[in-house]
Amino acid sequence: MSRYRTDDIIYALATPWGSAALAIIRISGSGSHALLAPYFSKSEALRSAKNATLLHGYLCDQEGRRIDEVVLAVNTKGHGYTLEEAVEITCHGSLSVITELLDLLSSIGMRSAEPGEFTFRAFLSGRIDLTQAEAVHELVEAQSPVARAHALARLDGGLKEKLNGMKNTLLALLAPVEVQLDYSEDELDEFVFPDELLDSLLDDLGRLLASYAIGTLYKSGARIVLAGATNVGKSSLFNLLLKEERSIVSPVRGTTRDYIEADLLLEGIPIRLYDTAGLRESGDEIEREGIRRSEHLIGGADLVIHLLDSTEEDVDRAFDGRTIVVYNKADLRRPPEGVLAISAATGEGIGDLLSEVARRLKRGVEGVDESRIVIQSKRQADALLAAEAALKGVKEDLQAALPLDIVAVGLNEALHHLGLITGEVTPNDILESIFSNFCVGK
Ligand SMILES: Nc1nc2c(ncn2[C@@H]2O[C@H](COP(=O)(O)OP(=O)(O)O)[C@@H](O)[C@H]2O)c(=O)[nH]1
Ligand SMILES: [Mg+2]
Repeated sequence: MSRYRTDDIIYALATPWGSAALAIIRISGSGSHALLAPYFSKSEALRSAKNATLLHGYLCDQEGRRIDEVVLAVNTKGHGYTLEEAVEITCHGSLSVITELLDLLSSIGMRSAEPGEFTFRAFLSGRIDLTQAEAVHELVEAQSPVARAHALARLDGGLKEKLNGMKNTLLALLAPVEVQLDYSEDELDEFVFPDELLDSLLDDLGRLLASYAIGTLYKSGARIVLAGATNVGKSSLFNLLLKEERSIVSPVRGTTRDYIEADLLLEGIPIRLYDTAGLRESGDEIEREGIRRSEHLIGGADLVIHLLDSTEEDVDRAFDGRTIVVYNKADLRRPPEGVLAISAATGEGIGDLLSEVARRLKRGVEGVDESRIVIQSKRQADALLAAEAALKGVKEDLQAALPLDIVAVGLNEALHHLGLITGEVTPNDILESIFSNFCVGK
């Protein structure tokens, strides 16, 4: 891989660049202990440290002046994050300390790491596969407890094991086919392809692919727009859901003229909620622009909560499948039976509304067990789809009684696509683009 050399010692600040109680600088590469030792107050202890040792002391500059009091966490070769000889410096989180320590490391011949380079070394050393490397990044980026749990399960090797199981099944399908191809017919018994094994593999693949919808729901979340006429209580509901007075509430029609957006979590799903200008005929140019924006947002929403005012006469309107129609101001007048009714003033009915929203968002993913291994990356989903297509092709070839060498090609193709996910056969440019999305120090 062009951008990452692997024969040198890399270092990076792993914590944010800013003042804090502590900061962590990590170092990885063969020879790093000996290179750092002359600048550490307990040089000999560092040179001879066993794996997983903590050393307390001072790091000094080239002139021997103390830079900071630090704790070194030492890993020897074959251990730690990268499986390389490594040190993690915990120092005080002062910008001056951090700058001087980083300068020291660079001046003694270490190289500032590229984004994701520590994880790349962990991948190259075989400690983790590509699904686990990606999970590191996904865990850092997780915005909800569910996305976090999914990423952690992948980091733990759940997806890797699942894919390895599938690859083993594929090899079990491929082996007897190859035997048939290697020997002539009269040397062999009659051959029966294990159809059930292929079918169960296709089922497994299908289930893993179905989990992508769950993974993306919890990772990327959903856009929900509050819509309706002026004064129906959109801004009141917006504030109630956010539990703060964000949007101006007023009996004056046309108060909300531009949209306001905010983030919240609903049953673990990250939601971006939009309060919009009320839909009505207006002579005011700015309000008309606001209404155009509302319509644009409604067009791009995953879900629209359309509010009606229970105290006003119903106007018949057609709504599409993304819309939940809700009667607000139920405290003033009982809305018709069987409709979803709330009061943004008293909070009545909000629980029911939220369950309905969650139910709608999860539509299409129900029945998929959320606690299982879930994928959330498009790259992984694309490769699984390609593997599935190859295997469906194999099934058709078998039904059409095509020669076994064609069947073998399809099985090998499926194997290749699974290998792309775990990183065995992943081209360098793809690896590079995956790791370069990481933060420096990871
Ligand atoms: N009684 C009652 N008044 C409400 C309710 N929701 C909103 N209002 C009032 O209706 C008016 C318009 O509310 P607002 O949230 O600004 O509506 P918007 O124009 O749709 O954003 C304000 O005076 C609110 O206090 C409700 O559930 N019950
Ligand atoms: Mg409003």
